[in-house]
Amino acid sequence: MTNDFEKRLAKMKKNHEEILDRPNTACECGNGIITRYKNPVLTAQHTPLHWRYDFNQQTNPFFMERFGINAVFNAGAIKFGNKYIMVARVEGADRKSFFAVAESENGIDHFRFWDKPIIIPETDIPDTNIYDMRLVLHEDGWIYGLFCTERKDPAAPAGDQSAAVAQCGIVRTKDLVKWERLKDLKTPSPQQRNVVLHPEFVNGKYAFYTRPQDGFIETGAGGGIGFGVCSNIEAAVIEKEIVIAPKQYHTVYEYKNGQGPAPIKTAKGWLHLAHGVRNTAAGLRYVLYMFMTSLDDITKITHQPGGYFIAPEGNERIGDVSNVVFSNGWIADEDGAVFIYYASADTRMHVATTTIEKLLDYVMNTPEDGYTSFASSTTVNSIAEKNLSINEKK
Ligand code: M1P
Repeated sequence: MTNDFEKRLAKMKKNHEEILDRPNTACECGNGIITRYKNPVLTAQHTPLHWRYDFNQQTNPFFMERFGINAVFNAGAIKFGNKYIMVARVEGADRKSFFAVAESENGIDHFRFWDKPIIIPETDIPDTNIYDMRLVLHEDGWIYGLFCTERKDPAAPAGDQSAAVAQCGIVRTKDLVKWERLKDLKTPSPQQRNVVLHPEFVNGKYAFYTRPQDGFIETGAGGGIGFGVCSNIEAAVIEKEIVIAPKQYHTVYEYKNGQGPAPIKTAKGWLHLAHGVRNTAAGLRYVLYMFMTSLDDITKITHQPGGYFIAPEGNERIGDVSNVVFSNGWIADEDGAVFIYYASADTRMHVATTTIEKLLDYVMNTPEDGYTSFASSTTVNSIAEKNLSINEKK
């Protein structure tokens, strides 16, 4: 018995180390905009064995798993002390999510979780489930984490055990270890997901990207990515939301959309990564798309390429919620390198790399969506004609 316990423990540790030590390699044939990588960067198998197993032979004679982890996805990201950090959504076998920090030296492989998950303090109304943290280093000096907190809808009839109220929870930290919980964000909308803090003050106020529900906004009826400001982050109240990136018929963000991570400031404008959702016979399809807003007016979109930026490919299509890619974390290095952390199928995390220069080229020079087949075929014709004339001149 002793032997079996020890043999199994040693084998599990060896397998786990192999997963953590696995190097990542770039996939060569990309579209020139991003580089994908062969392996996911974080999975349920990356979570420490000491979270999942009781290592005491007296209390766990069969070396049985005591706390199953189902998935690791939708991670916020930040560069901290020269390390590439993800604060991942870790979902247990019990369906509850919590947050945990994982770090890597190079941003593309060898991510390791810190020893213990984060304990997010509760407010007066305990959260049932928390997920999808957006991390931002604000110019006020704090690192903020905005996340979705879900509680059972108190108005739901007894027979409905799935209706929930989703709101934005806010925490802040200086070291990613001690987290101070602030009051949940209040907005005119009874439901909020995908709320993101803008890294700079706007006219002296904290600025937020929101996702108001239809009917609770003053302009841009129909919903989309919203925007609002507040003076006090410790008890944040947005009195007025406007829609800055509306949903649109027959696009990749026809059904709904949401801001991804906080935007990246560049010399040409703020680069935004968002997810767009459309309905299909196979269920909802989530893809990532980009747009740029003006440095002078952050609510004004200046450029928006047509179509998606990243869509699920190959194994990324398969998982708990298939046909989904989702991103709430990216890191821009000082040398212009950009690391995009995205989840596939609500199951695992991947990285894609690019540069600010390439993203600006992509956002500013990719044709916009003309919203009709006629417009799309005209765009392709004009690209083809220019290329054919180059060939003729040769
Ligand atoms: O399952 C896909 C995503 O669905 C929700 O996102 P949204 O509110 O934008 O539709 C969230 O539950 C998200 O965590 C999940 O990845």
